[in-house]
Amino acid sequence: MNIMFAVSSGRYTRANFILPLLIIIQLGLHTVEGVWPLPQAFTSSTERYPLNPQAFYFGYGKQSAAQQGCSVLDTAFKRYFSLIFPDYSSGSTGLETFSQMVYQDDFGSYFVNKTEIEDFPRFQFRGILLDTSRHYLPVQAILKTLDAMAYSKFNVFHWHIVDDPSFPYQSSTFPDLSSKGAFHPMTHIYTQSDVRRVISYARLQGIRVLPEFDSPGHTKSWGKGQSDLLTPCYRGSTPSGTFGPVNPVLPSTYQFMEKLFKEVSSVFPDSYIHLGGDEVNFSCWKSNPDVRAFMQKMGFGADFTKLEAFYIENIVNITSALNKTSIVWQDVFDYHEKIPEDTVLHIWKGLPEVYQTELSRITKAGKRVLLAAPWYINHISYGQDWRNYYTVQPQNFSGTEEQKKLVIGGEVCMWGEYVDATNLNPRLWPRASAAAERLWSDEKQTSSVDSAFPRLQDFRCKLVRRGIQAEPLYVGHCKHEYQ
Ligand code: CP6
Repeated sequence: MNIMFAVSSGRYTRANFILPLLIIIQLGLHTVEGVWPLPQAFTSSTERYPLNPQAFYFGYGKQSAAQQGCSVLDTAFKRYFSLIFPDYSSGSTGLETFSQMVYQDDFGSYFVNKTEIEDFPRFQFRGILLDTSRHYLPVQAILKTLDAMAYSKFNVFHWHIVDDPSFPYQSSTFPDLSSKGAFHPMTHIYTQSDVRRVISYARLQGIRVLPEFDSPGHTKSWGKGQSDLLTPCYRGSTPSGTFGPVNPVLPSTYQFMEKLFKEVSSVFPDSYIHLGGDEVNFSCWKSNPDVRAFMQKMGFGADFTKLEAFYIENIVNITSALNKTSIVWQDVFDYHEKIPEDTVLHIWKGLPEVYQTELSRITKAGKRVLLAAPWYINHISYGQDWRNYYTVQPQNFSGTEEQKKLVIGGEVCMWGEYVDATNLNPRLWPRASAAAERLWSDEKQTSSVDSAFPRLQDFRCKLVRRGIQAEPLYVGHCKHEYQ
Protein backbone atom coordinates (compact mmCIF):
# COMPACT_ATOMS: atom_id res chain seq x y z
CA MET A 1 0.00 0.00 0.00
CA ASN A 2 1.34 3.35 -0.92
CA ILE A 3 -0.16 6.62 0.21
CA MET A 4 1.34 9.68 -1.33
CA PHE A 5 0.84 13.18 -0.18
CA ALA A 6 2.24 15.71 -2.55
CA VAL A 7 1.95 18.85 -0.57
CA SER A 8 2.57 22.16 -2.20
CA SER A 9 2.29 24.89 0.32
CA GLY A 10 1.80 28.56 -0.33
CA ARG A 11 3.49 31.24 1.69
CA TYR A 12 1.79 32.43 4.85
CA THR A 13 1.28 36.05 4.03
CA ARG A 14 -1.04 38.68 5.35
CA ALA A 15 -3.21 38.28 2.32
CA ASN A 16 -3.24 34.56 2.64
CA PHE A 17 -5.54 32.96 5.15
CA ILE A 18 -4.58 29.39 4.57
CA LEU A 19 -1.76 27.22 3.59
CA PRO A 20 -3.14 26.07 0.25
CA LEU A 21 -2.62 22.37 0.04
CA LEU A 22 -2.63 20.36 -3.09
CA ILE A 23 -2.92 16.85 -1.91
CA ILE A 24 -2.84 13.87 -4.13
CA ILE A 25 -3.66 10.68 -2.38
CA GLN A 26 -2.99 7.66 -4.48
CA LEU A 27 -4.00 4.53 -2.82
CA GLY A 28 -2.69 1.31 -4.04
CA LEU A 29 -5.23 0.23 -1.89
CA HIS A 30 -15.39 1.60 -0.94
CA THR A 31 -16.60 3.88 -1.14
CA VAL A 32 -17.44 6.70 0.08
CA GLU A 33 -20.94 7.59 0.36
CA GLY A 34 -19.76 10.94 1.44
CA VAL A 35 -16.68 13.02 1.59
CA TRP A 36 -17.64 16.44 2.89
CA PRO A 37 -16.92 19.09 1.73
CA LEU A 38 -16.59 17.79 -1.83
CA PRO A 39 -13.00 17.88 -3.17
CA GLN A 40 -12.30 19.84 -6.37
CA ALA A 41 -11.50 16.62 -8.23
CA PHE A 42 -12.40 13.17 -6.98
CA THR A 43 -12.27 9.97 -8.98
CA SER A 44 -12.88 6.76 -7.16
CA SER A 45 -13.19 3.22 -8.43
CA THR A 46 -14.93 0.17 -7.04
CA GLU A 47 -11.55 -1.47 -6.59
CA ARG A 48 -11.10 -1.72 -2.87
CA TYR A 49 -8.15 -2.52 -0.68
CA PRO A 50 -8.18 -3.79 2.87
CA LEU A 51 -6.48 -1.74 5.59
CA ASN A 52 -4.92 -3.48 8.51
CA PRO A 53 -4.81 -1.08 11.46
CA GLN A 54 -1.90 -2.99 12.98
CA ALA A 55 0.29 -2.41 9.96
CA PHE A 56 -1.05 0.97 8.89
CA TYR A 57 1.05 4.08 9.18
CA PHE A 58 1.31 7.56 7.69
CA GLY A 59 4.62 8.58 6.22
CA TYR A 60 6.14 11.57 4.48
CA GLY A 61 6.73 11.26 0.74
CA LYS A 62 10.32 11.80 -0.42
CA GLN A 63 9.32 14.89 -2.42
CA SER A 64 7.05 16.28 0.25
CA ALA A 65 7.89 19.80 1.42
CA ALA A 66 7.05 18.72 4.95
CA GLN A 67 9.16 16.05 6.64
CA GLN A 68 9.32 14.24 9.98
CA GLY A 69 9.46 16.76 12.81
CA CYS A 70 6.67 18.89 11.36
CA SER A 71 4.64 19.11 14.57
CA VAL A 72 1.38 19.93 12.85
CA LEU A 73 1.51 16.84 10.61
CA ASP A 74 3.05 14.53 13.21
CA THR A 75 0.23 15.24 15.66
CA ALA A 76 -2.35 15.13 12.85
CA PHE A 77 -1.13 11.62 11.90
CA LYS A 78 -1.78 10.41 15.45
CA ARG A 79 -5.14 12.15 15.67
CA TYR A 80 -6.36 10.81 12.36
CA PHE A 81 -5.20 7.29 13.09
CA SER A 82 -7.71 7.13 15.96
CA LEU A 83 -10.40 8.83 13.89
CA ILE A 84 -9.97 6.33 11.07
CA PHE A 85 -9.70 3.26 13.27
CA PRO A 86 -11.83 4.11 16.32
CA ASP A 87 -11.67 0.59 17.73
CA TYR A 88 -7.84 0.66 17.75
CA SER A 89 -6.93 3.15 20.42
CA SER A 90 -3.17 3.43 19.69
CA GLY A 91 -2.14 5.13 17.24
CA SER A 92 -4.80 18.66 8.01
CA THR A 93 -7.09 18.50 5.54
CA GLY A 94 -5.58 15.90 3.28
CA LEU A 95 -5.84 13.63 6.08
CA GLU A 96 -9.41 14.66 6.79
CA THR A 97 -10.56 13.66 3.29
CA PHE A 98 -8.72 10.35 3.52
CA SER A 99 -10.15 9.63 6.98
CA GLN A 100 -13.66 10.03 5.57
CA MET A 101 -12.96 7.49 2.83
CA VAL A 102 -12.04 4.60 5.09
CA TYR A 103 -15.03 2.40 5.91
CA GLN A 104 -15.80 -0.85 7.66
CA ASP A 105 -17.68 -3.79 6.20
CA ASP A 106 -20.26 -5.76 8.21
CA PHE A 107 -17.47 -7.82 9.76
CA GLY A 108 -15.53 -4.78 11.03
CA SER A 109 -12.67 -4.96 8.49
CA TYR A 110 -11.41 -1.65 7.14
CA PHE A 111 -11.27 -0.73 3.47
CA VAL A 112 -10.49 2.18 1.24
CA ASN A 113 -11.16 2.41 -2.47
CA LYS A 114 -8.64 3.34 -5.04
CA THR A 115 -9.06 7.08 -5.48
CA GLU A 116 -7.30 10.09 -6.88
CA ILE A 117 -7.98 13.44 -5.34
CA GLU A 118 -6.89 16.91 -6.13
CA ASP A 119 -8.06 19.48 -3.71
CA PHE A 120 -7.84 23.10 -2.64
CA PRO A 121 -10.30 25.56 -1.07
CA ARG A 122 -12.48 27.93 -3.07
CA PHE A 123 -12.23 30.64 -0.40
CA GLN A 124 -9.31 31.33 1.89
CA PHE A 125 -11.40 32.38 4.92
CA ARG A 126 -13.88 29.79 6.24
CA GLY A 127 -14.85 30.84 9.73
CA ILE A 128 -17.07 30.12 12.67
CA LEU A 129 -17.95 32.77 15.25
CA LEU A 130 -18.51 31.67 18.82
CA ASP A 131 -19.83 34.21 21.32
CA THR A 132 -18.42 33.66 24.82
CA SER A 133 -19.94 36.77 26.39
CA ARG A 134 -23.69 36.01 26.32
CA HIS A 135 -22.84 32.62 27.80
CA TYR A 136 -19.52 31.34 29.00
CA LEU A 137 -18.31 28.37 26.99
CA PRO A 138 -15.92 26.09 28.89
CA VAL A 139 -12.54 25.63 27.20
CA GLN A 140 -13.39 21.97 26.55
CA ALA A 141 -16.46 23.03 24.55
CA ILE A 142 -14.28 25.34 22.46
CA LEU A 143 -11.69 22.63 21.81
CA LYS A 144 -14.39 20.19 20.78
CA THR A 145 -15.76 22.79 18.38
CA LEU A 146 -12.27 23.17 16.90
CA ASP A 147 -12.16 19.40 16.31
CA ALA A 148 -15.51 19.50 14.56
CA MET A 149 -14.47 22.58 12.55
CA ALA A 150 -11.49 20.68 11.19
CA TYR A 151 -13.82 17.84 10.10
CA SER A 152 -15.63 20.34 7.83
CA LYS A 153 -12.42 22.15 6.82
CA PHE A 154 -13.19 25.41 8.57
CA ASN A 155 -9.96 27.34 9.14
CA VAL A 156 -10.82 30.42 11.22
CA PHE A 157 -12.20 30.52 14.74
CA HIS A 158 -13.61 34.02 15.21
CA TRP A 159 -13.65 34.41 18.96
CA HIS A 160 -16.25 37.02 19.91
CA ILE A 161 -14.79 36.85 23.37
CA VAL A 162 -16.32 39.86 25.14
CA ASP A 163 -19.51 41.89 24.78
CA ASP A 164 -22.16 43.69 26.90
CA PRO A 165 -23.09 40.86 29.29
CA SER A 166 -19.65 39.65 30.37
CA PHE A 167 -15.91 40.15 29.93
CA PRO A 168 -14.37 36.69 30.39
CA TYR A 169 -10.94 37.50 28.89
CA GLN A 170 -8.43 37.78 31.74
CA SER A 171 -6.20 40.65 30.71
CA SER A 172 -2.75 40.77 32.25
CA THR A 173 -2.65 44.56 31.82
CA PHE A 174 -6.17 45.20 33.12
CA PRO A 175 -7.13 42.31 35.42
CA ASP A 176 -10.18 44.20 36.74
CA LEU A 177 -11.88 43.84 33.37
CA SER A 178 -12.58 40.16 34.05
CA SER A 179 -12.47 40.21 37.86
CA LYS A 180 -15.34 42.71 37.79
CA GLY A 181 -16.79 42.19 34.33
CA ALA A 182 -16.97 38.40 34.00
CA PHE A 183 -20.03 36.41 35.17
CA HIS A 184 -17.69 34.96 37.80
CA PRO A 185 -14.12 36.18 38.41
CA MET A 186 -12.60 32.69 38.76
CA THR A 187 -14.80 30.10 37.09
CA HIS A 188 -16.14 32.06 34.11
CA ILE A 189 -12.95 33.48 32.67
CA TYR A 190 -10.35 32.60 30.06
CA THR A 191 -6.92 32.84 31.64
CA GLN A 192 -3.83 33.54 29.57
CA SER A 193 -3.08 29.84 29.66
CA ASP A 194 -6.62 28.94 28.51
CA VAL A 195 -6.18 31.30 25.57
CA ARG A 196 -2.78 29.85 24.70
CA ARG A 197 -4.27 26.36 24.85
CA VAL A 198 -7.06 27.30 22.46
CA ILE A 199 -4.61 28.95 20.05
CA SER A 200 -2.14 26.07 20.00
CA TYR A 201 -4.88 23.44 19.74
CA ALA A 202 -6.37 25.38 16.83
CA ARG A 203 -2.99 25.69 15.12
CA LEU A 204 -2.52 21.94 15.12
CA GLN A 205 -5.88 21.63 13.36
CA GLY A 206 -4.95 24.25 10.78
CA ILE A 207 -7.27 26.82 12.34
CA ARG A 208 -6.46 30.46 12.96
CA VAL A 209 -7.86 32.28 15.97
CA LEU A 210 -9.29 35.70 15.19
CA PRO A 211 -10.04 37.61 18.41
CA GLU A 212 -12.77 40.26 18.49
CA PHE A 213 -12.81 43.08 21.00
CA ASP A 214 -15.92 44.87 19.80
CA SER A 215 -16.19 48.61 20.51
CA PRO A 216 -17.38 51.35 20.94
CA GLY A 217 -20.80 49.66 21.29
CA HIS A 218 -21.38 46.29 22.95
CA THR A 219 -19.02 47.23 25.80
CA LYS A 220 -21.24 47.44 28.92
CA SER A 221 -19.22 44.78 30.77
CA TRP A 222 -15.96 46.69 30.16
CA GLY A 223 -17.25 49.57 32.30
CA LYS A 224 -17.34 47.49 35.46
CA GLY A 225 -13.58 47.13 35.66
CA GLN A 226 -12.47 50.33 33.95
CA SER A 227 -13.93 53.58 35.26
CA ASP A 228 -14.32 56.54 32.90
CA LEU A 229 -14.19 54.27 29.85
CA LEU A 230 -17.89 54.39 29.01
CA THR A 231 -19.90 57.53 28.27
CA PRO A 232 -22.08 58.67 31.20
CA CYS A 233 -25.63 59.17 29.90
CA TYR A 234 -27.54 62.25 31.00
CA ARG A 235 -31.16 62.94 31.82
CA GLY A 236 -31.45 66.68 31.20
CA SER A 237 -28.48 68.30 32.89
CA THR A 238 -27.63 65.52 35.33
CA PRO A 239 -26.01 62.12 34.83
CA SER A 240 -28.66 59.40 34.90
CA GLY A 241 -26.34 56.78 36.37
CA THR A 242 -26.40 54.67 33.23
CA PHE A 243 -23.61 54.31 30.68
CA GLY A 244 -23.46 54.15 26.92
CA PRO A 245 -20.78 53.27 24.35
CA VAL A 246 -17.07 53.88 24.96
CA ASN A 247 -16.40 57.57 25.56
CA PRO A 248 -14.78 58.83 22.36
CA VAL A 249 -13.88 62.29 23.65
CA LEU A 250 -11.38 61.45 26.39
CA PRO A 251 -7.66 60.94 25.63
CA SER A 252 -7.63 58.36 28.43
CA THR A 253 -9.90 56.14 26.30
CA TYR A 254 -7.29 55.87 23.56
CA GLN A 255 -4.46 55.33 26.05
CA PHE A 256 -6.44 52.44 27.52
CA MET A 257 -7.22 50.98 24.10
CA GLU A 258 -3.61 51.24 23.03
CA LYS A 259 -2.47 49.22 26.03
CA LEU A 260 -5.27 46.68 25.68
CA PHE A 261 -4.69 46.11 21.96
CA LYS A 262 -0.95 45.92 22.52
CA GLU A 263 -1.57 43.04 24.86
CA VAL A 264 -4.17 41.41 22.61
CA SER A 265 -1.81 41.67 19.61
CA SER A 266 0.89 39.76 21.39
CA VAL A 267 -1.39 37.14 22.96
CA PHE A 268 -3.15 36.36 19.67
CA PRO A 269 -0.52 35.73 16.99
CA ASP A 270 -2.84 36.01 13.99
CA SER A 271 -2.16 38.94 11.71
CA TYR A 272 -5.85 39.89 11.79
CA ILE A 273 -7.80 41.43 14.62
CA HIS A 274 -11.55 42.09 14.69
CA LEU A 275 -12.52 45.50 16.02
CA GLY A 276 -16.29 45.21 15.85
CA GLY A 277 -17.71 48.69 15.31
CA ASP A 278 -21.33 47.54 14.92
CA GLU A 279 -24.64 48.76 16.28
CA VAL A 280 -23.64 51.94 18.07
CA ASN A 281 -26.53 53.63 19.81
CA PHE A 282 -26.16 57.40 19.62
CA SER A 283 -28.75 58.40 22.24
CA CYS A 284 -26.31 58.36 25.17
CA TRP A 285 -23.66 60.29 23.25
CA LYS A 286 -26.35 62.81 22.30
CA SER A 287 -27.38 63.27 25.94
CA ASN A 288 -23.86 63.99 27.19
CA PRO A 289 -22.80 67.69 27.29
CA ASP A 290 -19.06 66.88 27.05
CA VAL A 291 -19.67 64.83 23.94
CA ARG A 292 -21.76 67.62 22.41
CA ALA A 293 -19.02 70.16 23.19
CA PHE A 294 -16.46 67.88 21.51
CA MET A 295 -18.71 67.60 18.44
CA GLN A 296 -18.75 71.40 18.21
CA LYS A 297 -15.02 71.66 18.62
CA MET A 298 -14.38 69.08 15.92
CA GLY A 299 -16.89 70.60 13.53
CA PHE A 300 -18.99 67.43 13.38
CA GLY A 301 -22.25 69.44 13.75
CA ALA A 302 -25.01 67.05 14.79
CA ASP A 303 -23.71 64.12 12.75
CA PHE A 304 -22.83 61.43 15.25
CA THR A 305 -21.64 59.07 12.53
CA LYS A 306 -18.68 61.46 12.21
CA LEU A 307 -17.88 60.94 15.86
CA GLU A 308 -18.14 57.20 15.43
CA ALA A 309 -15.86 57.39 12.40
CA PHE A 310 -13.39 59.48 14.41
CA TYR A 311 -13.34 56.84 17.13
CA ILE A 312 -12.90 53.88 14.78
CA GLU A 313 -10.19 55.67 12.84
CA ASN A 314 -8.23 56.04 16.05
CA ILE A 315 -8.64 52.39 16.99
CA VAL A 316 -7.72 51.19 13.50
CA ASN A 317 -4.60 53.35 13.65
CA ILE A 318 -3.68 51.78 16.97
CA THR A 319 -3.92 48.26 15.58
CA SER A 320 -2.18 49.20 12.30
CA ALA A 321 0.75 50.49 14.35
CA LEU A 322 0.84 47.05 15.95
CA ASN A 323 1.16 45.50 12.48
CA LYS A 324 -2.29 43.97 12.50
CA THR A 325 -4.85 44.07 9.74
CA SER A 326 -8.29 45.09 10.94
CA ILE A 327 -11.61 43.41 10.31
CA VAL A 328 -14.72 45.43 11.14
CA TRP A 329 -18.47 44.91 10.80
CA GLN A 330 -20.10 46.51 7.77
CA ASP A 331 -21.54 49.37 9.86
CA VAL A 332 -18.09 50.97 9.74
CA PHE A 333 -18.18 51.21 5.93
CA ASP A 334 -21.76 52.47 6.04
CA TYR A 335 -20.71 55.55 8.00
CA HIS A 336 -17.09 55.83 7.04
CA GLU A 337 -15.29 55.11 3.82
CA LYS A 338 -11.78 56.29 4.66
CA ILE A 339 -10.47 53.38 6.60
CA PRO A 340 -7.15 51.79 5.51
CA GLU A 341 -7.23 50.00 2.17
CA ASP A 342 -6.46 46.58 3.66
CA THR A 343 -9.32 46.67 6.21
CA VAL A 344 -11.76 43.78 5.73
CA LEU A 345 -15.50 44.51 5.94
CA HIS A 346 -17.68 41.88 7.56
CA ILE A 347 -21.21 41.74 6.15
CA TRP A 348 -23.80 40.61 8.66
CA LYS A 349 -27.07 42.38 7.74
CA GLY A 350 -30.05 41.57 5.64
CA LEU A 351 -31.68 39.23 3.19
CA PRO A 352 -29.93 38.37 -0.10
CA GLU A 353 -31.01 41.54 -1.99
CA VAL A 354 -29.69 43.67 0.85
CA TYR A 355 -26.35 41.96 1.38
CA GLN A 356 -25.77 41.63 -2.35
CA THR A 357 -26.10 45.40 -2.70
CA GLU A 358 -23.65 45.82 0.15
CA LEU A 359 -21.19 43.35 -1.41
CA SER A 360 -21.41 45.32 -4.58
CA ARG A 361 -20.88 48.71 -2.89
CA ILE A 362 -18.00 47.70 -0.68
CA THR A 363 -16.07 45.77 -3.31
CA LYS A 364 -16.56 48.67 -5.70
CA ALA A 365 -14.62 50.75 -3.19
CA GLY A 366 -11.85 48.15 -3.48
CA LYS A 367 -12.28 46.70 -0.02
CA ARG A 368 -12.12 43.01 0.83
CA VAL A 369 -15.27 41.47 2.29
CA LEU A 370 -16.33 38.53 4.38
CA LEU A 371 -19.89 37.26 4.16
CA ALA A 372 -21.77 36.25 7.33
CA ALA A 373 -25.33 37.51 6.69
CA PRO A 374 -26.76 34.28 5.20
CA TRP A 375 -25.18 32.05 7.84
CA TYR A 376 -26.69 33.15 11.15
CA ILE A 377 -26.78 29.64 12.46
CA ASN A 378 -28.07 30.66 15.89
CA HIS A 379 -31.45 31.20 14.18
CA ILE A 380 -33.40 27.97 14.17
CA SER A 381 -36.57 26.88 12.46
CA TYR A 382 -38.44 23.64 11.90
CA GLY A 383 -37.26 21.69 8.89
CA GLN A 384 -34.19 21.57 6.69
CA ASP A 385 -32.77 25.06 6.97
CA TRP A 386 -29.32 23.73 6.01
CA ARG A 387 -30.62 23.94 2.44
CA ASN A 388 -30.65 27.72 2.72
CA TYR A 389 -27.07 27.73 4.01
CA TYR A 390 -26.04 25.45 1.17
CA THR A 391 -27.53 27.44 -1.68
CA VAL A 392 -25.88 30.76 -0.83
CA GLN A 393 -23.97 32.28 -3.75
CA PRO A 394 -21.31 34.52 -2.21
CA GLN A 395 -20.16 35.92 -5.54
CA ASN A 396 -23.61 36.50 -7.00
CA PHE A 397 -23.84 40.30 -6.97
CA SER A 398 -23.41 42.95 -9.59
CA GLY A 399 -19.77 43.74 -10.07
CA THR A 400 -16.66 43.03 -12.09
CA GLU A 401 -14.51 39.89 -11.83
CA GLU A 402 -12.05 41.98 -9.83
CA GLN A 403 -14.79 42.84 -7.36
CA LYS A 404 -15.78 39.18 -6.95
CA LYS A 405 -12.21 38.30 -6.06
CA LEU A 406 -12.47 40.65 -3.10
CA VAL A 407 -14.84 38.19 -1.38
CA ILE A 408 -12.27 36.41 0.76
CA GLY A 409 -14.70 33.98 2.33
CA GLY A 410 -17.51 33.59 4.77
CA GLU A 411 -18.42 32.94 8.30
CA VAL A 412 -21.03 31.02 10.23
CA CYS A 413 -22.13 33.05 13.28
CA MET A 414 -23.30 31.39 16.47
CA TRP A 415 -24.46 34.31 18.61
CA GLY A 416 -24.79 33.23 22.20
CA GLU A 417 -28.00 34.70 23.61
CA TYR A 418 -29.73 31.32 23.58
CA VAL A 419 -26.69 29.05 23.31
CA ASP A 420 -24.32 27.55 25.84
CA ALA A 421 -22.38 24.32 26.02
CA THR A 422 -25.60 22.27 26.40
CA ASN A 423 -26.97 23.06 22.95
CA LEU A 424 -23.98 24.35 21.00
CA ASN A 425 -23.07 21.18 19.12
CA PRO A 426 -26.47 20.11 17.80
CA ARG A 427 -27.17 23.69 16.77
CA LEU A 428 -23.89 23.99 14.91
CA TRP A 429 -23.62 20.57 13.30
CA PRO A 430 -24.24 19.55 10.64
CA ARG A 431 -25.87 22.88 9.67
CA ALA A 432 -22.52 24.68 9.64
CA SER A 433 -21.15 21.93 7.42
CA ALA A 434 -23.54 23.04 4.68
CA ALA A 435 -21.85 26.45 4.68
CA ALA A 436 -18.45 24.75 4.86
CA GLU A 437 -19.01 22.97 1.55
CA ARG A 438 -20.16 26.22 -0.06
CA LEU A 439 -16.90 27.84 1.08
CA TRP A 440 -14.60 24.95 0.17
CA SER A 441 -15.93 23.24 -2.93
CA ASP A 442 -16.39 24.18 -6.53
CA GLU A 443 -19.70 26.01 -7.07
CA LYS A 444 -20.69 24.11 -10.25
CA GLN A 445 -19.99 20.68 -8.79
CA THR A 446 -22.10 21.49 -5.72
CA SER A 447 -25.06 23.21 -7.36
CA SER A 448 -27.58 20.52 -6.47
CA VAL A 449 -28.86 20.61 -2.92
CA ASP A 450 -30.74 17.34 -3.46
CA SER A 451 -27.60 15.44 -4.37
CA ALA A 452 -25.86 16.96 -1.36
CA PHE A 453 -28.52 15.56 0.97
CA PRO A 454 -27.40 11.89 1.13
CA ARG A 455 -23.74 12.90 1.38
CA LEU A 456 -24.50 15.30 4.22
CA GLN A 457 -26.59 12.64 5.97
CA ASP A 458 -23.66 10.28 5.73
CA PHE A 459 -21.22 12.95 6.92
CA ARG A 460 -23.47 13.70 9.88
CA CYS A 461 -23.24 10.03 10.89
CA LYS A 462 -19.46 10.34 10.70
CA LEU A 463 -19.62 13.34 13.06
CA VAL A 464 -21.76 11.29 15.44
CA ARG A 465 -19.30 8.39 15.24
CA ARG A 466 -16.57 10.86 16.21
CA GLY A 467 -18.47 11.97 19.30
CA ILE A 468 -20.02 15.20 17.98
CA GLN A 469 -23.72 15.57 18.90
CA ALA A 470 -24.70 16.56 15.39
CA GLU A 471 -28.47 16.72 14.90
CA PRO A 472 -30.25 14.60 12.27
CA LEU A 473 -31.20 16.16 8.95
CA TYR A 474 -34.34 14.10 8.61
CA VAL A 475 -35.81 10.62 9.19
CA GLY A 476 -33.20 7.87 9.18
CA HIS A 477 -30.54 6.04 11.16
CA CYS A 478 -26.79 5.80 11.57
CA LYS A 479 -24.86 2.54 11.67
CA HIS A 480 -23.24 3.77 14.89
CA GLU A 481 -25.74 5.83 16.86
CA TYR A 482 -24.71 8.46 19.41
CA GLN A 483 -24.09 7.07 22.86
N1 CP6 B 1 -23.73 41.05 19.08
C1 CP6 B 1 -22.85 41.84 18.47
C2 CP6 B 1 -24.81 40.60 18.40
C3 CP6 B 1 -25.03 40.96 17.07
C4 CP6 B 1 -24.05 41.77 16.47
N2 CP6 B 1 -22.99 42.20 17.19
C5 CP6 B 1 -26.20 40.51 16.36
C6 CP6 B 1 -27.15 41.40 15.83
C7 CP6 B 1 -28.28 40.96 15.17
C8 CP6 B 1 -28.51 39.60 15.05
C9 CP6 B 1 -27.61 38.71 15.57
C10 CP6 B 1 -26.46 39.17 16.20
N3 CP6 B 1 -25.67 39.77 19.07
N4 CP6 B 1 -21.79 42.29 19.13
C11 CP6 B 1 -24.11 42.19 15.06
C12 CP6 B 1 -22.90 41.90 14.31
CL1 CP6 B 1 -29.94 39.05 14.22
